Amino acid sequence: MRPEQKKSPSDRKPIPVTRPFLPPLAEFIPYLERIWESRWVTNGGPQHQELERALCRYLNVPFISLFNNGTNALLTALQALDLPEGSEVVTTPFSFVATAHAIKWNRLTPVFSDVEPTHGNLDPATIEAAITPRTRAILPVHVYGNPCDTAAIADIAERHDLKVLYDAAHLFGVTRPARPPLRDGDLSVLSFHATKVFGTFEGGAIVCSSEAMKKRIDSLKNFGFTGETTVAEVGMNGKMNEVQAAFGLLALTHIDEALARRRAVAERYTAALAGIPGIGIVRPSVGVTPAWPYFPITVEAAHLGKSRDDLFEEFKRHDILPRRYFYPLISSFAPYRDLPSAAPEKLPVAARFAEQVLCLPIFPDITGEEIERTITVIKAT
Ligand code: T4K
Repeated sequence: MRPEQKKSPSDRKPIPVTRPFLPPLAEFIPYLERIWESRWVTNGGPQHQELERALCRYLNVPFISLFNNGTNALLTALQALDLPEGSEVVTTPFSFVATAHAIKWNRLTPVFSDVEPTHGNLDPATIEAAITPRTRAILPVHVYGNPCDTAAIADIAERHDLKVLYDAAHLFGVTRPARPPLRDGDLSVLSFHATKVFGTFEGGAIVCSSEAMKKRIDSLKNFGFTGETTVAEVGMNGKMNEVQAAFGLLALTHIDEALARRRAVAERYTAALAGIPGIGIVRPSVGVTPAWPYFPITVEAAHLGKSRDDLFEEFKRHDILPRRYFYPLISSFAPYRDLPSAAPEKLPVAARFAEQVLCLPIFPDITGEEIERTITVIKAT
């Protein structure tokens, strides 16, 4: 063996923040054969219908409408709430930008309010302070799959007669002893993007509580058709196709194993990183069974002796690619920064989160060696 054939650190494959969970290809073939035989490839076919039923059972929710991605699901969910044009929607600056985009696409005004310091979810106290006579809805995000304070949000919504739409893009697989967080609010939206705990390459869904609402959403995602020759309102093409749905059915047969592996990775990180001065772990609340779509840590430069960005660069030098989800804040992007609610001084907790957070690599087939390499970089700082 020639000496240069030995693996040097620079030959190592970079460790991404996440990697889609792909079951063995051979397992997908029978699903594809069924689609090929039926010649039914989209528009609410048999795989689509079966996945909706299977997800209702798995997630313990009454109704689900599948979508071709989470963003279109968010757009449609807001449309289905029938908010008057120009009304205000209180939301978080600490999320993926699709959350606020969905509000703007619906010709509504996002009003940012600050988050709480434990999980980075909307702080009920700041929601209340952001409400004006034009407010019609609240759009909180269960950031990193940590459920929001849904009881407090329901209380505010009831007192001010507001709709609640949860961006539950990260919530798949999270359970708690009380009612499933996906049943809270008027509607919840899931993302099934490839980088999520449960993915259909691209995909998403709206969870709702009545058959009438499901019918409306199904019509809205199909151009507004309510019959072969009737269009009731302006709808979009939000349909999930049969190949995506079939992959979802296959992925569901592996989901418990995928979740167990994520939990094992999180346990190892937690054990290794707890107690390092300057490193905080964004942990789930007691009683919540987490899905760990992300493994977020926070970095306090004063205690670690390195900023989050220093650590981020250090990781990159070691071919490890964590991500700064969610930096910069949505409120600092061009379409939003001029809103009065986007002023940084009004969002101090969100700003601190965005400056300190780093999501470490976590995915079901991450190897023990990849986990240890990641831990070593932090311990060596
Ligand atoms: N609301 C919230 C709170 C969300 O987080 C999101 C999406 C949405 C709404 C909207 O839902 P979707 O419309 O997306 O269904 C990713 C995802 O594209 C996005 O779905 C996700 N949130 C967001 C947090 O992250 P990027 O631009 O950071 O992804 P990207 O392409 O850099 O991928 C991250 C890593 O994943 C790569 O470094 C490598 C790995 N990867 C990625 C892909 C796509 C793979 O190994 N294979 C792949 O196929 O946005």
